[in-house]
Amino acid sequence: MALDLETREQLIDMVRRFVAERLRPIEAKVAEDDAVPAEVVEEMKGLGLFGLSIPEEFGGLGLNMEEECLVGIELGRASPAFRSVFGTNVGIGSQGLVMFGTDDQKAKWLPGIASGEIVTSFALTEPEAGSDSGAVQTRATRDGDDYVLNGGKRFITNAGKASLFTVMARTNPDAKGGSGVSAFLVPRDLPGLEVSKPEKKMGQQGAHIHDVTFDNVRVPAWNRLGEEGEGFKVAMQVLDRGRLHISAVCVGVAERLIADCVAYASERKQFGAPLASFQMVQAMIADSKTEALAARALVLETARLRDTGAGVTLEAAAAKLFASEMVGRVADRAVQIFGGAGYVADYGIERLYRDVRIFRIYEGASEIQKLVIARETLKRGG
Ligand code: COS
Repeated sequence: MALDLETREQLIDMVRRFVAERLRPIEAKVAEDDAVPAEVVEEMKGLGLFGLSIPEEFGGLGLNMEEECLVGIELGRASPAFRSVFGTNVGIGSQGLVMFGTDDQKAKWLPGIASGEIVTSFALTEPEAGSDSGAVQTRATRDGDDYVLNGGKRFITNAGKASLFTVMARTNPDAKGGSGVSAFLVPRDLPGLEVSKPEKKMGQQGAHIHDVTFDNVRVPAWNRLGEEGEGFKVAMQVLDRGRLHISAVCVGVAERLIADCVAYASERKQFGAPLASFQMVQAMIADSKTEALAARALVLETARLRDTGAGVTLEAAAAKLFASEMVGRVADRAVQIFGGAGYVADYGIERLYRDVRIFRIYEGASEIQKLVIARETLKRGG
């Protein structure tokens, strides 16, 4: 159920103020320390950010997709590493459970996910299953009332803090591609589950990705999410939604970068006049603004469509493709407008330039989005 307009405005205003007053002032330090301070994480919990998308009956805010995207846009105005703290709880780590969990599974975990007491991770990617996510090799072998998991996952966001993983594992080794894959809710404390040290990354310091390995991890069959063999579809539907959320964050980062460019170009003088008075600079601002507006419209229109119950595989892929490529171009122009100041660390522009690069890769690379868009368009006949 949608929020009434006044409550929606209050929520967005609250997030906007939190981002401006609490997150932006510390983003450089977070990047330097590669950590979001614990007290800020506690404030995020207090504001309900871990439970944005969790239904109200389980203690979350129960936002619909349009509302979640509006919040995502606001979150994009600070370093995307902050959003990552609770991003898996809002998106890929929880939504399999929300969409496909049994009532008992939901009752067991969703309240903790909504409060932030439980951090979740989504474990699909493997060394040999990245874009080809149906090629999962991690095995789940049925043994009595349990499944025994063996294998390894790669680049798993928030795995270091997670206490619950949604794991895609192959239950039928004879089935080709995704059809032999099932999804499991795997608590962190099961013996045999190991999480590696975080990877060193190009950007988004403060957000962490890890390898996760399973060595004879015994998972009760009760923890299976959906039917055997349905795991790939669970993952794809979770990603349809996740892609839209990421697109909204891209819009927020772009809008913030445009505002930063306008402020800098209005102040910085060359040839005796502010940069903003030069038409070549104006052209860059115009291109960025136009593209950001187009992405905003696409994201929110797709979110509203999803809220009607319609399938948005095509539209979400288009939003992810366009918004992630768009923010890359906007960040590149921002470096150009800032000039030398865009290349040095103090102004934060080079940091955002690095931060946004991953948007074109994770939750499906641009090439995968094109593949999905083409397939769906051909299927629909136009
Ligand atoms: N919603 C529901 N079902 C879906 C679906 C979706 N969005 N996408 C695919 N499926 C279903 C298909 O309908 C098909 O079902 P049937 O076997 O009943 O016909 C099944 O899943 C297999 O689909 P498909 O044949 O399209 O699988 P492919 O292996 O050819 O390709 C791609 C799937 C490439 C699109 C997929 O692997 C993908 O999205 N890869 C990128 C993964 C990704 O985003 N990784 C990021 C890591 S998570 S941060």
